[in-house]
Amino acid sequence: MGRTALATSTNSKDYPMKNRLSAIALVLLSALAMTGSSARADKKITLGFSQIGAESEWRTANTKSIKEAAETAGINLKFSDAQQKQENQIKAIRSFIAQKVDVIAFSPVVETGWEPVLREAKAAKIPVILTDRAVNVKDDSLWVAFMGSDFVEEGRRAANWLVDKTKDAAQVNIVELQGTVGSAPAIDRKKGFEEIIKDKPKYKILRSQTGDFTRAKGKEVMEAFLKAEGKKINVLYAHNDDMAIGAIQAIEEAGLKPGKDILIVSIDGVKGAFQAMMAGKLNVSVECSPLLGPQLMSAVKDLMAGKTLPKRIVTQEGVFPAEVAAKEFPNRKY
Ligand code: GYE
Repeated sequence: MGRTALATSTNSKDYPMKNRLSAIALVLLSALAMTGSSARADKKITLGFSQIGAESEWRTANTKSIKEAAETAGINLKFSDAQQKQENQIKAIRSFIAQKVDVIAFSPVVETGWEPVLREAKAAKIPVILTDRAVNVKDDSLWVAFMGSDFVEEGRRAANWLVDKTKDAAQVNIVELQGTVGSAPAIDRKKGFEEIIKDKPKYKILRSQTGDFTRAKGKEVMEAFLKAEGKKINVLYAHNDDMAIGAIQAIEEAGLKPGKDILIVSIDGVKGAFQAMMAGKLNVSVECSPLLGPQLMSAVKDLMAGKTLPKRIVTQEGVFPAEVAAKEFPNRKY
């Protein structure tokens, strides 16, 4: 820039006035254009994210992943915690629409009841990405992409591990701690598990109740299960690690050995579960990764660059039985 201006003034005597003026105009115009385009490139993308709450170790890791990834990607994140209430999520999404954010993402606490607010976002031309949990709406054009785990498959993996582990048992009595009522992971993890055991009559679900994905509720409901069924219980299937960890406490308080007197199968693969496995109190955790932040930020950037996202982005996951817990523990990121 400085050099161009110098060259113009050195040669000024060779230029007729009209030419000189248009040369200056050209320099000014291109300078303006450059500022304009760099300003546009610098304009930060704003993402409104409505999180469910902080009910579990999984959720805390998910929040951390999203905040860190937004920072790394240079995305302006408006983060809102709904404290596990759908009405708070709807309010947050409405406020993102009012603030005219570029993209909205959210992890829906339950599957149903989203049509009105999603229609409002669509009318405002703000794309919506679903992360972690899916919604149940008839019109799929109300959201652009869903990234997260295959919860039905996680339920199948939990049951397959159990079927293999108990192949010599004559009768297997199970109690089930379900996740939040009406949530995608609770519905799907139940479905996948039942699908595997339904034609195997020796597996019987004695009791099934929600523990709302929390340790406190997991413990409380397990106490009730123990009171009602006592030593009849052979297996606990918990829809997440936190409820399993709460239940472990209840089992110990009842004078039984978790992991031995009662086999425990859970889902997530958080550090707390690995510690419980290393202590011999939990038998297996099916992995469900909460580290969705980087994937979300690149999807947001792709969207803003005019690209079409795949409608479904599935997270890759494994199964960790207690035997590999100590070896795997140092590699765990959440
Ligand atoms: O398994 C549970 C959390 O939606 C996959 O929510 C998530 C579930 C996760 O509270 O721990």
